[in-house]
Amino acid sequence: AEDGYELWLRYRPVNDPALLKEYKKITSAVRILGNTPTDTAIRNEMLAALPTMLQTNIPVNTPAAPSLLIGTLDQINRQIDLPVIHNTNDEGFIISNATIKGRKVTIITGKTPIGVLYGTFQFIRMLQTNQSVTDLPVVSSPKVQLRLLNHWDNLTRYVERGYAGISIWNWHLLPAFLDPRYTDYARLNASVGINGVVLNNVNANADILTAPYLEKVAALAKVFRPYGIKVYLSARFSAPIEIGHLSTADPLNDSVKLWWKNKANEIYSQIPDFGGFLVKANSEGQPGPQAYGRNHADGANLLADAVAPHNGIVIWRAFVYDPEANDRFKQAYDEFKPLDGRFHSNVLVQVKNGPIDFQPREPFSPLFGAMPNTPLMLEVQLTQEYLGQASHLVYEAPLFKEVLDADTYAKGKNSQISKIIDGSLYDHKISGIAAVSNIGNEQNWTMHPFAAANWYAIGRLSWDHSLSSESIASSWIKQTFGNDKDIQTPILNMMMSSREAVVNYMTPLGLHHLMGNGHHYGPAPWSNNLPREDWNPVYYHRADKFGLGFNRTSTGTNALVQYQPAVQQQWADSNTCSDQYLLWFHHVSWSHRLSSGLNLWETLCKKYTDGVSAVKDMQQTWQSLKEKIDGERFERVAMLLAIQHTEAQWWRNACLLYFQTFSGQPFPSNFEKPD
Ligand code: GCW
Repeated sequence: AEDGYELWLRYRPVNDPALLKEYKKITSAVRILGNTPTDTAIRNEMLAALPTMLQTNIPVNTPAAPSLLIGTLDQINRQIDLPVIHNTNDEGFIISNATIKGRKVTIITGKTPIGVLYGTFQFIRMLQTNQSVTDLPVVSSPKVQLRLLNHWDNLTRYVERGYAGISIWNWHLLPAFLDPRYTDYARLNASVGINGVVLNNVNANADILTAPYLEKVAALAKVFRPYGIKVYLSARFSAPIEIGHLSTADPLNDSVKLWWKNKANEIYSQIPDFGGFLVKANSEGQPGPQAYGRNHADGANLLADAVAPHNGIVIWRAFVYDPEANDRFKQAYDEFKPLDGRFHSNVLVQVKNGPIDFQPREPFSPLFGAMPNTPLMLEVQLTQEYLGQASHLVYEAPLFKEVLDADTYAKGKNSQISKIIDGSLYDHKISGIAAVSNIGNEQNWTMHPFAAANWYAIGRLSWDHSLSSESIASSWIKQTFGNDKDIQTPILNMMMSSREAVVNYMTPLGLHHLMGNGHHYGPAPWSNNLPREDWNPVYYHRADKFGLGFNRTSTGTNALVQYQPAVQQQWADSNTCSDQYLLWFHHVSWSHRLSSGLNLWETLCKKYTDGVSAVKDMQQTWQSLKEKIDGERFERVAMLLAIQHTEAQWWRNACLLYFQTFSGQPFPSNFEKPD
């Protein structure tokens, strides 16, 4: 039976006879030249994949002349007739043809063993997705350096915003007990190019920095190391007080500086390749430098100086908002832009994709492009806090692409966010993407089988942000559900329509943050009495008898001015602003005509209705695949889609009936009525 545990590293027999023949020929004698722990990982993966997929014994490192040669460039070039000359960076790989004494071999190579491992996973993926390995060379290097998962896992194993069980880190049994899941976790990550993990929640407990925990962290680091994955920790800014027994955490205080230096030395003595610290400071009650009259740069530089001698980095989050501000949208920009250029060279500032908080759709954060002298890291959320959590099918690659492709105009046209976060626009030495993990100890890791596609997609996009959402989905479908031709297009259509569906049934036309407080799951647009004004949905939608939406133009909070003039121009006029962002930036009247010719109220009714129909379509499509998908995964998705359909109706009904109390207009007769 399929329990879903393998995710996309699911190795099943290849059915196509011609391809099977080709693959068997290529792998008839495999030689792995290195003998590092990474080479052992390569060997293990090949032996997990090939014998099952090709239904034959795979000779590895036998005296036979090799058909497939795997090793670093140095190792390979000593064996073959002509040296390999393709250029890659240190993590890149090359899959190519070569000859040994005139006899043809296939090679998988790269500058480092890790590059070779990535090449191996690419090779296996080609087999899993039934691609011919004759179209060579395949040469690839990651465009972004730090490709990280951020776990919001607490030491209690409760995962903040986690919907797939408890944390996979069993702190109680570590370091002596190494759950085999840790190795599988590393395999899954490495197979899509993820090269770092922050183990603990950004709402951090300082205990993770104490000796007993560091020993546990070191044990995990050891499991991950052969797979090219570094560990990072979220650091609590007040740790010098809590575990260091100092009376202050002031970043300019000498004993505080010394404490962090010593702490860094202690960590690196156990984990020589420790990645560094992630910090959430002066945000949602977390401690930070502002308590001492210092700023974010002072705080970040304190930790950066402590890890610098070990080549460590500090990732400082820009997720800040203040109930006193007149528009939460503006806060991060207002606090961080003035600090541009004041961060030390091993600091990255990590910015959420949008200015508010992981909504189904947000305009991009105006910080992108506003801090040319600081490497900015993009933060996206895999765990679907505001997107139906682990019960709704939402393929997020189109959301990620929308952000990566957004043009900031920071250096004129074609200053896309992808070029800011890969370091190319401003020539930064470090670059990164971080994704808040959606993983827990559920048997299938992510609860919703399709949620794994988001984990997969962010890895692939961090490696190469030019890949399309469709091509990533296609590979994922084949690796996860197989190559049966009849299932490809239907599943692809479901995935590709799912993001727009959730936008439509939750927050169409630029509405945002209508979710119930705290849980952020269902609709609560009426909610207006929370202790902080900026937590209330009414703060965001501003419905009244006149109309709907948040005026962020010059006649409103003027948040729009944080963007480059060319971007402001796109959104400044309610008559030309695209429907997607209309209510993000404008308070428009119920009778305002949109491009479709319908007025605002009618369009709202249409969007919510479209959202529900799209989920119904997904359900029908899935039902049509009943005979083609194994029973367990089929039923699981079918049940979840039924929940999603009911809840899409719940969203539509709640929002439309509530907004109707302001619009006073009837429901258009051609739509299914809310009840
Ligand atoms: O999205 C919000 C969440 C908080 C989270 C915070 C953050 C980790 O509701 O649970 O805290 O953002 O990103 O810091």
